[in-house]
Amino acid sequence: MSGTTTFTMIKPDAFEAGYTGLILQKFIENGFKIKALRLTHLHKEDAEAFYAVHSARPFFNGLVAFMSSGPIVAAVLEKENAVEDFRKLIGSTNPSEAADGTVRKLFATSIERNAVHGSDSDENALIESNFFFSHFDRP
Ligand code: IDP
Ligand code: MG
Repeated sequence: MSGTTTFTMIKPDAFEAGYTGLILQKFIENGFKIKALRLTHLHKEDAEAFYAVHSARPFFNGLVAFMSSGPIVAAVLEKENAVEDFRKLIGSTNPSEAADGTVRKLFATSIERNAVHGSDSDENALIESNFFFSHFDRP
């Protein structure tokens, strides 16, 4: 059975543009319950650690610079089938390929500055939740 937790960030582009309220509203309207919420600002080292899996990719340095360039909003969300449903709600990584009505289609400006993060597996949802908050792997 798939899990009920996913992790998201409203990235610096969307925060700076003032979309935080609209984006959180969209999450809630689509059945996601906010279990934890934090406005913070990643240091370069935090962004490197969070995206370590991408460290060999050509876009890594740009991604780290972008993600540490301004405030972000981190949140843990709860819903049945959370990871899959949330990725569907946010749309493709590249907003030009994202379906109409998705968060990235509505609010992202490029494949890098794509407004929101969404976990890609139940395992990573818990790892990422615990990166910002405590003990999300415990009942
Ligand atoms: P995802 O966020 O849709 O899961 P990933 O492949 O995990 O996409 O990439 C993590 C983040 O790295 C993306 O959300 C985006 O901000 C950035 N990124 C991914 N691919 C590229 C690229 O080709 N150029 C620039 N940035 C990219
Ligand atoms: Mg990813």
